Amino acid sequence: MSVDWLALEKKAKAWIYEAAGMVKQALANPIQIECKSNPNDLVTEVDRAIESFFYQKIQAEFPSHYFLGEEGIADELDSLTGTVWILDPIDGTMNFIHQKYNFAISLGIFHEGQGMIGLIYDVMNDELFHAVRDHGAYINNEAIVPVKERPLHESIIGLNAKWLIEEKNPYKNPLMALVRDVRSIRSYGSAAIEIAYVAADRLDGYISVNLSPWDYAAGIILLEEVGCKASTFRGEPLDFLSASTVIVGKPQLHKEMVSSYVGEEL
Ligand code: 2AM
Ligand code: CA
Ligand code: CA
Ligand code: CA
Repeated sequence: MSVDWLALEKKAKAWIYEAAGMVKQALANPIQIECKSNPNDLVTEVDRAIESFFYQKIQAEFPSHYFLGEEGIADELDSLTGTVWILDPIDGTMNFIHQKYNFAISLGIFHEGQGMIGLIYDVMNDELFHAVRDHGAYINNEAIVPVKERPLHESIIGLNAKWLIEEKNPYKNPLMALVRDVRSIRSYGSAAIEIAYVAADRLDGYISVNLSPWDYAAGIILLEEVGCKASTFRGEPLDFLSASTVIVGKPQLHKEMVSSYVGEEL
């Protein structure tokens, strides 16, 4: 049976807008915050409510589909067989809490391991970055035009500056060298938005020492549609079931960042 991916995207978009309405409504009242793995790793009741909203919608409408979300509402997944929805209900939870701004709902839909639909919604800016495999990438209703490369010394890279002062970070030295050599760096605090910005030519590249599948699942599909590359620091394909280093960018820049900077630990 063939799937109408454009029709599925339409449905997923409608759920994203509905979920965004719930998030905005929640911002009007005090929000309960908890810490996860460390004091700066935050989660709120809203993250969980949005994840369960999608999980229930998907279960009701597509009972044969699988689900992977950051907050662990569904059972653990051990393969990408079938159709899998990978969700980060709020990417940029710290921004959500502190700024009430600069956070996104990130949803990727995979079929037999291949990325088919990528949706990243920057809720407060009302920007939906979306792509269906082989149908191009868009910001709201505007097609994103695949862009030309800039040399590394003219590039702006998304990077959390905290990684540069983390003594336990094995990539500290190569990242410092990269920061020295590029034109500038930006830290937006939402991996999904930063990856969408690479696809949209607002950044030339984005780097993180540790991300999980829900942080980049949707973004990868946008990147593929505009000819950008994504991999681990070693240049290996990203895995959608476990965490890893992540480096994305325009093709030449991506290649140079891997081969001359982060490909080997220093
Ligand atoms: P999150 O907001 O969904 O947790 C900057 O913190 C970026 O890194 C965000 O996209 C954030 O996603 C992601 N991230 C991944 N792992 C994280 C962790 N353990 N603590 C904080 N942020 C994390
Ligand atoms: Ca989190
Ligand atoms: Ca995230
Ligand atoms: Ca999250």
